[in-house]
Amino acid sequence: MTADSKLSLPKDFVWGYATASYQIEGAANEDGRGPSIWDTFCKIPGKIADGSSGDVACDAYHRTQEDVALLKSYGAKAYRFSISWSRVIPLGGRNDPVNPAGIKFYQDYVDELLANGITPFVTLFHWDLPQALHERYLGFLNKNEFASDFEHYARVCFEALPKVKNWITFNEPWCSAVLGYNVGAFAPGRTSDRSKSKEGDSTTEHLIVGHSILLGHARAVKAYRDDFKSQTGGQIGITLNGDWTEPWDPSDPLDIAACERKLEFAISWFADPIYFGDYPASMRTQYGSRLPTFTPEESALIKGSNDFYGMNHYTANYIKHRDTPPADDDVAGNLDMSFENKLGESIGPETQSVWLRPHPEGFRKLLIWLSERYGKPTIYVTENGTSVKDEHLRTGEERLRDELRCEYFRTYIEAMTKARCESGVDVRGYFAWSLMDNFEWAEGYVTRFGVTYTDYENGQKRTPKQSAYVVREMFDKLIEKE
Ligand code: PNW
Repeated sequence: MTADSKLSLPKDFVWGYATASYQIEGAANEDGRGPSIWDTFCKIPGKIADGSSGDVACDAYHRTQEDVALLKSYGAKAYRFSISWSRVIPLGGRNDPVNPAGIKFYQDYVDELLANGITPFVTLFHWDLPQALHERYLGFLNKNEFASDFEHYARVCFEALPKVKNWITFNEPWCSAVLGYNVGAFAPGRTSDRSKSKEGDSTTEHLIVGHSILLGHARAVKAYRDDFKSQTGGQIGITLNGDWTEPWDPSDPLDIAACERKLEFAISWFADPIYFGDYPASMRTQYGSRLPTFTPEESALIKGSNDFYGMNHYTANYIKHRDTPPADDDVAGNLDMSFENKLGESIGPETQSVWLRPHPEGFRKLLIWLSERYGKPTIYVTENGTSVKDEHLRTGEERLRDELRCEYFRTYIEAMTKARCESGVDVRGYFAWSLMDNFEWAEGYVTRFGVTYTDYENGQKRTPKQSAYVVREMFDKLIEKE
Protein backbone atom coordinates (compact mmCIF):
# COMPACT_ATOMS: atom_id res chain seq x y z
CA MET A 1 0.00 0.00 0.00
CA THR A 2 1.45 3.38 -0.99
CA ALA A 3 1.25 6.34 1.36
CA ASP A 4 -1.12 8.03 -1.07
CA SER A 5 -3.76 5.33 -1.03
CA LYS A 6 -4.35 6.04 2.66
CA LEU A 7 -5.40 9.59 1.90
CA SER A 8 -9.12 10.10 2.18
CA LEU A 9 -11.79 12.48 3.44
CA PRO A 10 -14.84 11.51 5.51
CA LYS A 11 -18.22 10.93 3.93
CA ASP A 12 -19.67 14.12 5.40
CA PHE A 13 -16.82 16.33 4.15
CA VAL A 14 -18.38 19.50 2.71
CA TRP A 15 -17.08 20.98 -0.53
CA GLY A 16 -18.16 23.51 -3.08
CA TYR A 17 -17.49 27.00 -4.37
CA ALA A 18 -17.32 30.53 -2.97
CA THR A 19 -18.30 33.97 -4.28
CA ALA A 20 -19.06 37.43 -2.85
CA SER A 21 -21.99 39.78 -3.44
CA TYR A 22 -20.24 42.76 -5.00
CA GLN A 23 -18.08 40.55 -7.20
CA ILE A 24 -20.95 38.70 -8.90
CA GLU A 25 -24.40 40.21 -8.31
CA GLY A 26 -24.51 43.34 -10.44
CA ALA A 27 -27.98 44.97 -10.28
CA ALA A 28 -26.28 47.69 -8.27
CA ASN A 29 -29.20 50.09 -8.55
CA GLU A 30 -32.11 47.67 -8.64
CA ASP A 31 -34.91 46.85 -6.24
CA GLY A 32 -33.89 49.40 -3.65
CA ARG A 33 -30.23 48.48 -3.09
CA GLY A 34 -28.25 51.35 -1.56
CA PRO A 35 -24.64 52.08 -2.57
CA SER A 36 -21.68 50.53 -0.75
CA ILE A 37 -18.17 51.95 -0.36
CA TRP A 38 -17.15 49.85 -3.37
CA ASP A 39 -19.71 51.54 -5.65
CA THR A 40 -18.18 54.86 -4.60
CA PHE A 41 -14.56 53.69 -4.85
CA CYS A 42 -15.04 52.33 -8.39
CA LYS A 43 -16.16 55.76 -9.57
CA ILE A 44 -12.82 57.37 -8.62
CA PRO A 45 -10.63 57.45 -11.75
CA GLY A 46 -7.54 55.28 -11.48
CA LYS A 47 -8.64 53.06 -8.60
CA ILE A 48 -9.75 50.04 -10.69
CA ALA A 49 -7.27 48.69 -13.27
CA ASP A 50 -9.71 48.55 -16.18
CA GLY A 51 -11.90 51.41 -14.96
CA SER A 52 -14.76 48.99 -14.35
CA SER A 53 -17.15 48.41 -11.44
CA GLY A 54 -19.52 45.80 -10.05
CA ASP A 55 -22.56 47.52 -11.63
CA VAL A 56 -23.28 44.48 -13.82
CA ALA A 57 -20.53 41.99 -12.85
CA CYS A 58 -21.77 38.43 -13.55
CA ASP A 59 -25.39 39.56 -13.37
CA ALA A 60 -25.90 36.86 -10.73
CA TYR A 61 -28.80 38.83 -9.25
CA HIS A 62 -30.89 37.76 -12.23
CA ARG A 63 -29.54 34.22 -12.58
CA THR A 64 -30.28 32.40 -9.36
CA GLN A 65 -31.62 29.27 -11.03
CA GLU A 66 -28.91 29.13 -13.68
CA ASP A 67 -26.13 29.45 -11.11
CA VAL A 68 -27.56 26.90 -8.73
CA ALA A 69 -27.94 24.51 -11.68
CA LEU A 70 -24.29 25.16 -12.53
CA LEU A 71 -23.22 24.34 -8.96
CA LYS A 72 -25.28 21.18 -9.09
CA SER A 73 -23.75 20.14 -12.40
CA TYR A 74 -20.32 20.48 -10.74
CA GLY A 75 -21.35 18.12 -7.94
CA ALA A 76 -20.97 20.83 -5.28
CA LYS A 77 -22.33 19.94 -1.85
CA ALA A 78 -22.20 23.51 -0.57
CA TYR A 79 -22.04 27.10 -1.74
CA ARG A 80 -20.53 30.07 0.09
CA PHE A 81 -21.93 33.46 -0.92
CA SER A 82 -22.18 36.81 0.82
CA ILE A 83 -25.06 39.16 1.54
CA SER A 84 -24.93 42.74 0.33
CA TRP A 85 -25.66 44.73 3.51
CA SER A 86 -26.96 47.71 1.51
CA ARG A 87 -29.36 45.48 -0.43
CA VAL A 88 -30.94 44.41 2.86
CA ILE A 89 -30.66 47.73 4.73
CA PRO A 90 -29.94 50.37 2.05
CA LEU A 91 -28.66 52.95 4.55
CA GLY A 92 -27.15 50.29 6.81
CA GLY A 93 -28.03 51.58 10.29
CA ARG A 94 -30.05 50.06 13.11
CA ASN A 95 -32.78 52.68 12.79
CA ASP A 96 -32.89 52.61 8.99
CA PRO A 97 -35.57 50.78 6.99
CA VAL A 98 -35.13 47.18 5.89
CA ASN A 99 -35.62 46.50 2.15
CA PRO A 100 -38.11 43.62 1.66
CA ALA A 101 -36.92 43.00 -1.93
CA GLY A 102 -33.37 42.50 -0.69
CA ILE A 103 -34.50 40.02 1.94
CA LYS A 104 -36.59 38.14 -0.57
CA PHE A 105 -33.70 37.80 -3.01
CA TYR A 106 -31.56 36.00 -0.42
CA GLN A 107 -34.49 33.89 0.86
CA ASP A 108 -35.16 32.70 -2.68
CA TYR A 109 -31.46 31.97 -3.15
CA VAL A 110 -31.33 29.83 -0.04
CA ASP A 111 -34.52 27.99 -1.04
CA GLU A 112 -33.17 27.30 -4.52
CA LEU A 113 -29.91 25.92 -3.08
CA LEU A 114 -31.69 23.71 -0.55
CA ALA A 115 -34.12 22.42 -3.17
CA ASN A 116 -31.07 21.25 -5.10
CA GLY A 117 -29.38 19.62 -2.11
CA ILE A 118 -26.71 22.33 -1.75
CA THR A 119 -25.88 23.64 1.74
CA PRO A 120 -25.57 27.44 2.01
CA PHE A 121 -22.62 28.99 3.88
CA VAL A 122 -23.44 32.67 4.20
CA THR A 123 -20.97 35.52 4.75
CA LEU A 124 -22.53 38.61 6.32
CA PHE A 125 -19.76 40.99 5.30
CA HIS A 126 -17.48 40.67 2.30
CA TRP A 127 -16.14 44.24 2.15
CA ASP A 128 -19.21 46.11 0.83
CA LEU A 129 -19.95 48.47 3.72
CA PRO A 130 -23.05 50.64 3.16
CA GLN A 131 -21.82 54.01 1.89
CA ALA A 132 -24.28 55.78 4.21
CA LEU A 133 -22.47 54.42 7.28
CA HIS A 134 -19.16 55.65 5.95
CA GLU A 135 -20.67 59.10 5.49
CA ARG A 136 -22.53 59.06 8.80
CA TYR A 137 -19.67 58.12 11.15
CA LEU A 138 -16.72 56.85 9.04
CA GLY A 139 -17.82 53.23 9.29
CA PHE A 140 -15.28 51.04 11.09
CA LEU A 141 -13.49 54.05 12.51
CA ASN A 142 -16.37 54.47 14.97
CA LYS A 143 -16.22 51.30 17.06
CA ASN A 144 -19.45 51.58 19.04
CA GLU A 145 -21.67 52.80 16.20
CA PHE A 146 -20.24 50.21 13.83
CA ALA A 147 -20.58 47.25 16.20
CA SER A 148 -24.17 48.20 17.07
CA ASP A 149 -25.17 48.57 13.44
CA PHE A 150 -23.45 45.35 12.45
CA GLU A 151 -25.15 43.40 15.23
CA HIS A 152 -28.50 44.75 14.10
CA TYR A 153 -27.83 43.84 10.47
CA ALA A 154 -26.72 40.36 11.52
CA ARG A 155 -29.93 39.89 13.52
CA VAL A 156 -32.03 40.93 10.52
CA CYS A 157 -30.26 38.25 8.45
CA PHE A 158 -30.50 35.51 11.12
CA GLU A 159 -34.21 36.24 11.50
CA ALA A 160 -34.91 36.29 7.75
CA LEU A 161 -32.87 33.19 6.90
CA PRO A 162 -33.59 30.54 9.55
CA LYS A 163 -32.74 27.75 7.09
CA VAL A 164 -29.11 28.87 6.96
CA LYS A 165 -27.06 26.83 9.43
CA ASN A 166 -23.58 28.07 8.58
CA TRP A 167 -22.71 31.73 9.10
CA ILE A 168 -19.52 33.68 8.56
CA THR A 169 -19.42 37.13 10.15
CA PHE A 170 -16.55 38.83 8.28
CA ASN A 171 -14.43 37.92 5.29
CA GLU A 172 -10.71 38.71 5.68
CA PRO A 173 -10.72 41.65 8.11
CA TRP A 174 -7.01 42.04 7.36
CA CYS A 175 -7.90 43.15 3.81
CA SER A 176 -10.58 45.60 4.97
CA ALA A 177 -8.18 47.08 7.52
CA VAL A 178 -4.85 47.13 5.67
CA LEU A 179 -5.87 47.46 2.03
CA GLY A 180 -8.74 49.85 2.86
CA TYR A 181 -7.17 52.06 5.57
CA ASN A 182 -3.38 51.70 5.33
CA VAL A 183 -2.37 50.95 1.74
CA GLY A 184 -5.52 52.53 0.30
CA ALA A 185 -5.78 50.08 -2.61
CA PHE A 186 -9.29 48.92 -1.63
CA ALA A 187 -12.40 50.90 -0.67
CA PRO A 188 -12.62 53.34 1.00
CA GLY A 189 -9.02 53.97 -0.10
CA ARG A 190 -7.76 55.79 3.00
CA THR A 191 -3.99 56.10 3.50
CA SER A 192 -1.32 58.56 4.61
CA ASP A 193 -0.10 58.64 1.01
CA ARG A 194 -1.54 61.99 -0.10
CA SER A 195 -1.00 61.14 -3.76
CA LYS A 196 -3.70 58.49 -3.29
CA SER A 197 -6.05 59.99 -0.73
CA LYS A 198 -6.88 63.32 0.89
CA GLU A 199 -7.64 61.55 4.15
CA GLY A 200 -6.26 58.72 6.20
CA ASP A 201 -3.58 57.84 8.74
CA SER A 202 -1.67 54.67 7.91
CA THR A 203 -0.08 54.56 11.36
CA THR A 204 -3.33 54.01 13.31
CA GLU A 205 -6.49 53.58 11.24
CA HIS A 206 -6.01 49.95 10.23
CA LEU A 207 -5.57 49.04 13.88
CA ILE A 208 -8.78 50.84 14.86
CA VAL A 209 -10.64 49.16 11.98
CA GLY A 210 -9.40 45.71 13.06
CA HIS A 211 -10.59 46.38 16.61
CA SER A 212 -14.06 47.46 15.46
CA ILE A 213 -14.42 44.40 13.25
CA LEU A 214 -13.48 42.07 16.11
CA LEU A 215 -16.09 43.72 18.28
CA GLY A 216 -18.74 43.58 15.54
CA HIS A 217 -17.93 39.90 15.06
CA ALA A 218 -18.23 39.16 18.78
CA ARG A 219 -21.53 41.04 19.10
CA ALA A 220 -23.05 39.16 16.14
CA VAL A 221 -21.87 35.81 17.51
CA LYS A 222 -23.35 36.55 20.93
CA ALA A 223 -26.65 37.58 19.31
CA TYR A 224 -26.67 34.34 17.30
CA ARG A 225 -25.87 32.15 20.28
CA ASP A 226 -28.35 33.91 22.60
CA ASP A 227 -31.33 34.14 20.28
CA PHE A 228 -31.02 31.94 17.20
CA LYS A 229 -28.59 29.05 17.56
CA SER A 230 -30.76 26.94 19.84
CA GLN A 231 -33.68 27.04 17.39
CA THR A 232 -31.70 26.47 14.23
CA GLY A 233 -28.78 24.42 15.54
CA GLY A 234 -26.33 26.29 13.34
CA GLN A 235 -22.72 27.40 13.64
CA ILE A 236 -20.94 30.72 13.22
CA GLY A 237 -17.35 31.83 12.75
CA ILE A 238 -15.06 34.35 11.07
CA THR A 239 -12.98 33.94 7.91
CA LEU A 240 -9.33 35.04 8.08
CA ASN A 241 -6.79 35.20 5.29
CA GLY A 242 -3.22 34.05 5.76
CA ASP A 243 -0.28 33.13 3.56
CA TRP A 244 2.40 30.64 4.60
CA THR A 245 5.92 31.89 5.34
CA GLU A 246 9.34 30.33 4.71
CA PRO A 247 12.66 31.86 5.83
CA TRP A 248 14.67 33.66 3.13
CA ASP A 249 17.76 32.18 4.79
CA PRO A 250 16.79 29.01 6.70
CA SER A 251 20.08 29.12 8.63
CA ASP A 252 19.31 32.59 10.05
CA PRO A 253 17.33 32.42 13.32
CA LEU A 254 16.21 36.02 12.75
CA ASP A 255 14.54 35.06 9.47
CA ILE A 256 12.88 32.11 11.18
CA ALA A 257 11.59 34.41 13.93
CA ALA A 258 10.39 36.88 11.29
CA CYS A 259 8.34 34.08 9.65
CA GLU A 260 6.45 33.52 12.90
CA ARG A 261 6.02 37.27 13.38
CA LYS A 262 4.55 37.64 9.88
CA LEU A 263 1.97 34.91 10.64
CA GLU A 264 1.07 36.72 13.86
CA PHE A 265 0.67 40.11 12.16
CA ALA A 266 -1.54 38.61 9.44
CA ILE A 267 -3.52 35.94 11.26
CA SER A 268 -3.09 36.16 15.05
CA TRP A 269 -4.01 39.88 14.98
CA PHE A 270 -7.59 38.54 14.70
CA ALA A 271 -7.33 34.91 15.79
CA ASP A 272 -5.53 35.51 19.11
CA PRO A 273 -8.29 37.79 20.48
CA ILE A 274 -10.89 35.27 19.29
CA TYR A 275 -9.17 32.23 20.83
CA PHE A 276 -7.18 33.82 23.71
CA GLY A 277 -8.80 37.21 24.41
CA ASP A 278 -5.91 39.53 23.44
CA TYR A 279 -3.59 40.66 20.64
CA PRO A 280 -0.28 38.85 20.07
CA ALA A 281 2.68 40.19 22.08
CA SER A 282 4.67 40.84 18.89
CA MET A 283 2.10 43.38 17.74
CA ARG A 284 1.92 45.07 21.13
CA THR A 285 5.72 45.35 21.12
CA GLN A 286 5.85 47.00 17.70
CA TYR A 287 2.76 49.22 17.93
CA GLY A 288 2.66 50.07 21.65
CA SER A 289 -0.30 52.28 22.50
CA ARG A 290 -1.27 52.69 18.83
CA LEU A 291 -2.79 49.20 19.06
CA PRO A 292 -6.16 49.55 20.84
CA THR A 293 -6.67 47.64 24.10
CA PHE A 294 -9.63 45.46 24.98
CA THR A 295 -11.65 46.33 28.07
CA PRO A 296 -12.15 43.25 30.28
CA GLU A 297 -15.77 43.06 29.01
CA GLU A 298 -14.69 43.23 25.38
CA SER A 299 -12.03 40.62 25.90
CA ALA A 300 -14.52 38.25 27.54
CA LEU A 301 -17.02 38.83 24.73
CA ILE A 302 -14.48 38.13 22.00
CA LYS A 303 -12.71 35.17 23.59
CA GLY A 304 -14.31 31.93 22.42
CA SER A 305 -16.42 33.61 19.72
CA ASN A 306 -15.72 31.06 16.96
CA ASP A 307 -17.66 27.85 16.41
CA PHE A 308 -15.23 27.18 13.57
CA TYR A 309 -12.23 28.80 11.91
CA GLY A 310 -12.83 29.97 8.33
CA MET A 311 -9.53 29.78 6.46
CA ASN A 312 -8.81 31.64 3.23
CA HIS A 313 -5.50 30.60 1.77
CA TYR A 314 -3.74 31.25 -1.54
CA THR A 315 0.06 31.53 -1.42
CA ALA A 316 3.37 31.64 0.46
CA ASN A 317 6.30 34.07 0.79
CA TYR A 318 9.96 33.98 1.73
CA ILE A 319 10.63 36.24 4.71
CA LYS A 320 13.78 38.21 5.49
CA HIS A 321 14.11 40.08 8.79
CA ARG A 322 15.05 43.78 8.84
CA ASP A 323 17.80 45.21 11.03
CA THR A 324 16.34 48.71 10.98
CA PRO A 325 13.53 49.89 13.31
CA PRO A 326 9.97 49.40 11.95
CA ALA A 327 8.41 52.18 9.89
CA ASP A 328 5.38 53.84 11.50
CA ASP A 329 3.05 52.55 8.81
CA ASP A 330 4.47 48.99 8.78
CA VAL A 331 1.85 46.23 8.80
CA ALA A 332 3.92 43.08 8.28
CA GLY A 333 6.14 42.94 11.38
CA ASN A 334 9.27 44.73 10.14
CA LEU A 335 10.41 42.31 7.46
CA ASP A 336 10.72 41.91 3.71
CA MET A 337 8.61 39.51 1.69
CA SER A 338 9.77 37.93 -1.53
CA PHE A 339 8.99 35.07 -3.89
CA GLU A 340 12.67 34.15 -4.01
CA ASN A 341 14.95 32.86 -1.29
CA LYS A 342 18.64 33.48 -0.66
CA LEU A 343 19.58 30.94 -3.34
CA GLY A 344 17.36 32.69 -5.88
CA GLU A 345 14.87 29.80 -5.93
CA SER A 346 11.27 30.74 -6.67
CA ILE A 347 8.51 29.66 -4.27
CA GLY A 348 6.21 28.83 -7.18
CA PRO A 349 5.18 29.74 -10.74
CA GLU A 350 3.85 33.17 -11.66
CA THR A 351 0.10 33.82 -11.88
CA GLN A 352 -1.88 36.88 -13.01
CA SER A 353 -1.99 38.16 -9.39
CA VAL A 354 1.25 39.86 -8.30
CA TRP A 355 0.72 38.57 -4.74
CA LEU A 356 0.02 34.95 -5.60
CA ARG A 357 2.32 32.05 -6.43
CA PRO A 358 1.24 28.45 -5.88
CA HIS A 359 3.09 26.59 -3.11
CA PRO A 360 0.83 23.71 -1.94
CA GLU A 361 3.18 22.54 0.79
CA GLY A 362 2.52 25.87 2.54
CA PHE A 363 -1.18 25.02 2.74
CA ARG A 364 -0.42 21.77 4.59
CA LYS A 365 1.99 23.54 6.94
CA LEU A 366 -0.37 26.43 7.70
CA LEU A 367 -3.25 24.05 8.47
CA ILE A 368 -0.98 22.36 11.00
CA TRP A 369 0.24 25.70 12.42
CA LEU A 370 -3.37 26.89 12.95
CA SER A 371 -4.41 23.59 14.45
CA GLU A 372 -1.54 23.63 16.95
CA ARG A 373 -1.75 27.31 17.94
CA TYR A 374 -5.52 27.42 18.38
CA GLY A 375 -6.19 24.07 20.04
CA LYS A 376 -7.39 21.96 17.12
CA PRO A 377 -10.31 24.12 16.01
CA THR A 378 -12.76 22.87 13.41
CA ILE A 379 -11.59 24.43 10.16
CA TYR A 380 -13.50 25.17 6.98
CA VAL A 381 -11.33 26.28 4.08
CA THR A 382 -13.61 29.08 2.90
CA GLU A 383 -11.44 30.11 -0.09
CA ASN A 384 -8.59 28.60 -2.06
CA GLY A 385 -7.76 29.09 -5.72
CA THR A 386 -5.61 30.89 -8.25
CA SER A 387 -5.55 33.21 -11.22
CA VAL A 388 -3.63 32.16 -14.35
CA LYS A 389 -1.09 34.43 -16.00
CA ASP A 390 -2.49 36.10 -19.15
CA GLU A 391 -5.68 34.03 -19.03
CA HIS A 392 -7.60 37.14 -20.16
CA LEU A 393 -5.63 37.21 -23.43
CA ARG A 394 -6.69 33.72 -24.49
CA THR A 395 -9.29 33.07 -27.17
CA GLY A 396 -11.59 30.21 -28.19
CA GLU A 397 -11.22 26.84 -26.49
CA GLU A 398 -7.92 27.88 -24.90
CA ARG A 399 -9.94 29.92 -22.42
CA LEU A 400 -11.26 26.68 -20.94
CA ARG A 401 -7.89 24.88 -20.72
CA ASP A 402 -6.74 26.28 -17.37
CA GLU A 403 -3.96 23.78 -16.75
CA LEU A 404 -2.20 25.80 -14.01
CA ARG A 405 -5.47 26.10 -12.10
CA CYS A 406 -6.11 22.36 -12.52
CA GLU A 407 -2.67 21.59 -11.10
CA TYR A 408 -3.24 24.11 -8.29
CA PHE A 409 -6.45 22.38 -7.19
CA ARG A 410 -4.95 18.89 -7.48
CA THR A 411 -1.96 19.73 -5.34
CA TYR A 412 -3.73 21.99 -2.82
CA ILE A 413 -6.61 19.59 -2.20
CA GLU A 414 -4.10 16.79 -1.72
CA ALA A 415 -2.05 18.94 0.69
CA MET A 416 -5.18 19.62 2.75
CA THR A 417 -6.06 15.94 2.82
CA LYS A 418 -2.55 15.13 4.06
CA ALA A 419 -2.89 17.67 6.89
CA ARG A 420 -6.07 15.92 7.95
CA CYS A 421 -4.93 12.31 7.56
CA GLU A 422 -1.33 12.58 8.70
CA SER A 423 -1.50 15.39 11.27
CA GLY A 424 -5.05 15.19 12.58
CA VAL A 425 -6.09 18.69 11.49
CA ASP A 426 -9.88 18.94 11.92
CA VAL A 427 -10.67 20.33 8.48
CA ARG A 428 -14.28 19.58 7.56
CA GLY A 429 -14.94 21.58 4.43
CA TYR A 430 -13.41 23.24 1.37
CA PHE A 431 -14.63 26.00 -0.92
CA ALA A 432 -12.76 26.73 -4.14
CA TRP A 433 -12.48 30.38 -5.14
CA SER A 434 -14.33 30.92 -7.33
CA LEU A 435 -17.46 29.51 -8.94
CA MET A 436 -16.95 31.84 -11.91
CA ASP A 437 -14.72 34.64 -13.17
CA ASN A 438 -15.91 37.81 -11.49
CA PHE A 439 -15.07 41.37 -10.44
CA GLU A 440 -11.60 41.00 -8.92
CA TRP A 441 -11.70 44.24 -6.90
CA ALA A 442 -8.96 46.74 -7.84
CA GLU A 443 -7.92 44.46 -10.71
CA GLY A 444 -11.36 44.73 -12.31
CA TYR A 445 -12.21 41.97 -14.79
CA VAL A 446 -8.65 41.45 -16.02
CA THR A 447 -7.76 38.84 -13.40
CA ARG A 448 -9.87 35.69 -13.47
CA PHE A 449 -10.25 33.18 -10.63
CA GLY A 450 -13.22 31.13 -11.87
CA VAL A 451 -13.61 27.43 -12.65
CA THR A 452 -16.26 28.81 -15.00
CA TYR A 453 -15.44 31.19 -17.84
CA THR A 454 -17.61 34.31 -17.73
CA ASP A 455 -18.02 35.91 -21.16
CA TYR A 456 -18.49 39.57 -20.29
CA GLU A 457 -18.87 40.47 -23.97
CA ASN A 458 -21.69 38.02 -24.57
CA GLY A 459 -24.30 38.42 -21.89
CA GLN A 460 -22.11 37.06 -19.07
CA LYS A 461 -22.49 33.55 -20.53
CA ARG A 462 -20.95 30.88 -18.25
CA THR A 463 -18.87 27.99 -19.66
CA PRO A 464 -17.12 25.37 -17.51
CA LYS A 465 -13.31 25.31 -17.57
CA GLN A 466 -11.31 22.12 -17.15
CA SER A 467 -10.63 22.91 -13.48
CA ALA A 468 -14.32 22.47 -12.63
CA TYR A 469 -13.97 18.80 -13.61
CA VAL A 470 -10.68 18.44 -11.74
CA VAL A 471 -12.14 19.69 -8.45
CA ARG A 472 -15.00 17.27 -8.78
CA GLU A 473 -12.71 14.34 -9.64
CA MET A 474 -10.50 15.08 -6.65
CA PHE A 475 -13.37 14.99 -4.17
CA ASP A 476 -14.99 11.99 -5.89
CA LYS A 477 -11.70 10.17 -5.44
CA LEU A 478 -10.91 11.32 -1.88
CA ILE A 479 -14.28 11.21 -0.11
CA GLU A 480 -15.01 7.80 1.39
CA LYS A 481 -17.97 6.04 -0.13
CA GLU A 482 -19.30 4.64 3.15
C1 PNW B 1 -9.59 37.28 -1.41
N1 PNW B 1 -3.80 40.31 -1.40
O1 PNW B 1 -8.98 38.51 -1.48
C2 PNW B 1 -11.07 37.64 -1.33
O2 PNW B 1 -11.75 37.11 -0.23
C3 PNW B 1 -11.81 37.46 -2.60
O3 PNW B 1 -12.92 38.31 -2.63
C4 PNW B 1 -10.87 37.65 -3.78
O4 PNW B 1 -11.53 37.68 -5.01
C5 PNW B 1 -9.86 36.52 -3.71
O5 PNW B 1 -9.17 36.51 -2.49
C6 PNW B 1 -8.83 36.54 -4.83
O6 PNW B 1 -8.08 37.72 -4.77
C7 PNW B 1 -7.67 38.85 -1.46
O7 PNW B 1 -3.53 41.32 -2.11
C8 PNW B 1 -7.31 39.94 -2.22
O8 PNW B 1 -2.92 39.76 -0.68
C9 PNW B 1 -6.04 40.42 -2.19
C10 PNW B 1 -5.09 39.81 -1.39
C11 PNW B 1 -5.45 38.70 -0.62
C12 PNW B 1 -6.74 38.24 -0.65
